[in-house]
Amino acid sequence: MKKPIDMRIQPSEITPRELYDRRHFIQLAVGASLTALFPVPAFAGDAMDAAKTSVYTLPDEKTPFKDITHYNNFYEFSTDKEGPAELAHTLKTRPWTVTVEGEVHKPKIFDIEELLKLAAMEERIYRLRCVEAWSMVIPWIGYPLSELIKQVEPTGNAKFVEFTTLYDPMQMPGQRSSVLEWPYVEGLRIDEAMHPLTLLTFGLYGQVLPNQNGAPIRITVPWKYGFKSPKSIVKIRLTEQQPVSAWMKAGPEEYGFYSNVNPDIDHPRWSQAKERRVGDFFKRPTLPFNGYAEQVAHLYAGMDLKKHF
Ligand SMILES: Nc1nc2c(c(=O)[nH]1)N[C@H]1C(S)=C(S)[C@@H](COP(=O)(O)O)O[C@H]1N2
Ligand SMILES: [Mo]
Repeated sequence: MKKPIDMRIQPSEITPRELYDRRHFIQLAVGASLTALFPVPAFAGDAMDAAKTSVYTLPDEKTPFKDITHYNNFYEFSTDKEGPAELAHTLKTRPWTVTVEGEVHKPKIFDIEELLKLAAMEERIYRLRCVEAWSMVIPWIGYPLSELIKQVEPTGNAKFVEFTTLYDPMQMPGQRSSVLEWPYVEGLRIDEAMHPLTLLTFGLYGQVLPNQNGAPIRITVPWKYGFKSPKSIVKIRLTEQQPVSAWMKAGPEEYGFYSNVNPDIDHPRWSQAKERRVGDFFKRPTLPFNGYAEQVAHLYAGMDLKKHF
């Protein structure tokens, strides 16, 4: 972090707990999230309640819970934005394990309950910029992915990190269609994965992740297009070679490995100069690295970002 000061929360933005809980209750009462009503172990809820506001939080106005949980990209369930909220109840989030392997001295299969306790949970309000030129502001709950990677002790050959989503067409009906090559795979360079902004994510808006947002565990990388943030992951593999993501396989000319948010590099089929914040009428300019340039631009010093798009 070069200048975390810029991202510090504005005191006026802190929502009093009582008000927050009341609002949250009302949202549940109107049926905003049916999946959230399904039981998860009490400990997961406690871990979400214990989350402290992070210095990496932004002062942007949050996108409403209803939009965050009903306008989703989760092709394992549907390619419609409204589909995952309707269909993701078939995902079974317990029992759940995440295998961490590859170029590490201590490979390990972590149980989700263990992962919930591994490091202190933080609430972080991040921008999410989808490659389709819309954006949201989401209060995630999690802790830095680096906390988990440190546990397995990467070898000197670990240059990249590959993430794999659950593969189970019985639970994920979208996997019966060949819109992508399943399972969904994404990857980061090791320094990107170890960056303090890269969040191992377990919740949003004060509760465990709704299934449609990638329960029970996903990655969030706020300076990259949304597809670089894989949902419902079961495997993290440290590698020497650059991973090939599902999107690179689907369209290598359209989806690069880096996919840093960049208003100057258009997608072959549309401009990336502007974006529409979900709920807004007018578009706004897209920011380099989604507004996180001060924190991450140094990771790409000397790289031709037109070539490494
Ligand atoms: N496994 C998986 N992860 C995924 C996707 C997906 O289809 N499958 N979609 C990605 C895309 S394109 C975006 S924009 C974000 C959306 O996250 P959200 O629905 O929680 O806002 O998830 C990303 N992670
Ligand atoms: Mo996206």
